[in-house]
Amino acid sequence: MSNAPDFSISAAVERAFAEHPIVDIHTHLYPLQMGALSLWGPDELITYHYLKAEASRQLPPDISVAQFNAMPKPEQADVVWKTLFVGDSSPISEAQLGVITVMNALGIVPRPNGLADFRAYCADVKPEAFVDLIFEKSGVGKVYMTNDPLDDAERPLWEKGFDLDPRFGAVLRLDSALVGWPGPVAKLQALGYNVENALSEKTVSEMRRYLNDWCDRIGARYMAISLPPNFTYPGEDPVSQLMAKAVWPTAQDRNIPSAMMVGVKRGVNPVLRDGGDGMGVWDLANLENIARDFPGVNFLITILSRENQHGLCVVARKFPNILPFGCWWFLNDPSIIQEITAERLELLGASFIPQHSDARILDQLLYKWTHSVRTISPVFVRKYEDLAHAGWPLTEDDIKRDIAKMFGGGKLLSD
Ligand code: FIX
Ligand code: ZN
Repeated sequence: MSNAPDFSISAAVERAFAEHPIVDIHTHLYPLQMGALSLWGPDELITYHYLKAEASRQLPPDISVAQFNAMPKPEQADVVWKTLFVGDSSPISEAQLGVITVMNALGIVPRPNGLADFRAYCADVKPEAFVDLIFEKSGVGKVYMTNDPLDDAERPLWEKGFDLDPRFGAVLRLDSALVGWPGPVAKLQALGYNVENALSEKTVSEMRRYLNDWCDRIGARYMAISLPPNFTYPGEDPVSQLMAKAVWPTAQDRNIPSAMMVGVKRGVNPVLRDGGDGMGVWDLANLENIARDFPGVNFLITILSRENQHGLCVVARKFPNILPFGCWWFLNDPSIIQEITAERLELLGASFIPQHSDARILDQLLYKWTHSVRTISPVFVRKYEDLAHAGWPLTEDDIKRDIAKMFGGGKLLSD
């Protein structure tokens, strides 16, 4: 290799990750100050909707999904544990491996009494100490939440006010305020926003007031929405209209990004509840239209279908206001993460955010990032070897800078 660096590239990549606290730009995590919204521990971890969906394929014949759903959470955890971790096959799915990684990182031996030992461990630990331990061991410095003022459990917390743990950043989530219009009208009116069923000027200005008020109140770093694969722009449907007339103009005024998570089909199998969502392929011509029509808005874009990933890189090459991020949900699997990260590096260089965790339970930070860093590092090592081979006098500082930029929130969310 010409210009071979006088240091080990893989060791340098490992050090770069170890030295730079990760900014996790999309999670469903909440600090302890937010009470019941803050999920942690074995019963939450093992009833994660990914695992419930996997367990629903192998439930014992005497337990229907409906019966499972009616069980209290600890009982559900017992069933999932028996079905997936003590069953007739090894726990080798990504979500199953995740539970083992968490237990191992906490010094809990998964077999034979993993669940009981995990419960005993958490019964002894102080919640604050557990939060500190998870952040420290996962290498995460900050997570961005998913905040919904129309959520009756969350809104009163913000109205009452609390000292937000600085490791948690706020994000205004818009699904409940826009999707299924005019469904959200009554709730918005109850909060004092005089929107109407019709997408009138009044509705648009009141929606903008709602967005600005709540971005101010929670200190939102960006606004986010998930969208179905048939989302169109320009479009006549209310979500497309409200995004164009209220959300993107507000994002531009506030100079905060608009995040769009596209391709989810909610409730394809409703009996699985939050584990029942599916996906579809999105026509990226819609994204080209959005980026072209709103050059003053920065778009954080993640798309659920594997088929859209290459196209997303190409659209991002055409429009600097498109910032691809993460390997979302059904793409958050090592084989696909490597594929997506490699083509993004080849087509976008270091101008994207490779990953987010989408963690719902605090413990998950331990495995989502351990797995992602272990999966993504070889992709970076290969790329740096290519760079050195091409003749670039690579330094360790180059690698540290790149990793800090890409996993530190990128140009839009780095502190
Ligand atoms: O829309 C979203 O933010 C999705 O991430 C969630 O709805 C989904 O349930 C999830 O947890 C994916 O990992
Ligand atoms: Zn999410």
